Amino acid sequence: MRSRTLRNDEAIKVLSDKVKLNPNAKVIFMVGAGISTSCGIPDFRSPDTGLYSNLAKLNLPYAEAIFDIEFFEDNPLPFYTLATELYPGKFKPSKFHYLLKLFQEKKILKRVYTQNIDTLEQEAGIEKDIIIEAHGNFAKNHCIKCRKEFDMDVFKNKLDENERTGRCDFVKCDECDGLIKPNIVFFGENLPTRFFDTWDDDLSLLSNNSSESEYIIIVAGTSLAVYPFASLPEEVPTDIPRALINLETVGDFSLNPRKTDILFEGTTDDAAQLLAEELGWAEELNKLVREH
Ligand code: CNA
Repeated sequence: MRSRTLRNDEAIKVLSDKVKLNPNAKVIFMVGAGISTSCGIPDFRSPDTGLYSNLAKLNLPYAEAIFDIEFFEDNPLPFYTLATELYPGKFKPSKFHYLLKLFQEKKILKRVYTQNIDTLEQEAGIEKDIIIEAHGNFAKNHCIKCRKEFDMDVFKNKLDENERTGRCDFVKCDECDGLIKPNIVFFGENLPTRFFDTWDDDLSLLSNNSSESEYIIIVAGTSLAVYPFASLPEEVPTDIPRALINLETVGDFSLNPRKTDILFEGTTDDAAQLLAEELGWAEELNKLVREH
């Protein structure tokens, strides 16, 4: 039986009340590429604009090959092309990223689990120990053959050089000549242990939630198609309210809707604006956006 879920305007009001009316409220965000599309970074799966629909020019046998380690070994060019496009430093955070920052300033932000590799959460000023980059980042690199670690500059300098020269050379390990790749999690690779350890800790807090509705889960800008990340909202205890802010209803919110689910179908930036207005933070939010 489908439950009656709270949608859009009603959803924003209920969500803001949960924050406003509980002095102990703590929010855990679980986010994906949709929170960065307004920054100019395409997501994967949006029809027409998503990366998967624009990859024809890279001659990939199938879209996910861009993050397949064996494919990368044979042909690193598509990943290099994508990395050049996405490399941190080229984009500014969205309004939604700054809403996270405001949650942090108000001491309501418990955690941000992100699938994104654009590091815009850090760029917006979220503290490192609050962010869990489930699919890694560009900060460190390693050789895929001997696992030797390399600094960020090794890969970044090659991308810059390629952009300058118009060539596409790849960085190789000085020990074994293997390819060097950033610590972005490819399909078939393990997620960082910090992801699992932190989720274990957070889940035990959620399971022992003493005061009513202390925790609130907000899932935003993700198709919830990539596991194990997509299992996080599924594992949230049923007495903890979950909200989804996304262009479409996805994942467990569509397969196993809960009576207490809160759904906002629309852009994450619109939701950020509406939430900030309800919470009385609109001025502060727009100031953060303007000043960066
Ligand atoms: P996805 O599978 O592309 O899904 C994105 C979701 O966001 C879809 O459901 C869209 O409908 C929705 N969406 C798009 N724009 C908006 C918007 N403005 N407001 C609200 N919703 C929107 O991306 P996921 O993150 O779910 O997939 C996981 C992959 C994508 C991870 O491994 C990432 O590393 C990878 N990725 C990351 C980036 C980035 O770092 N910015 C960009 C592209 C892909």
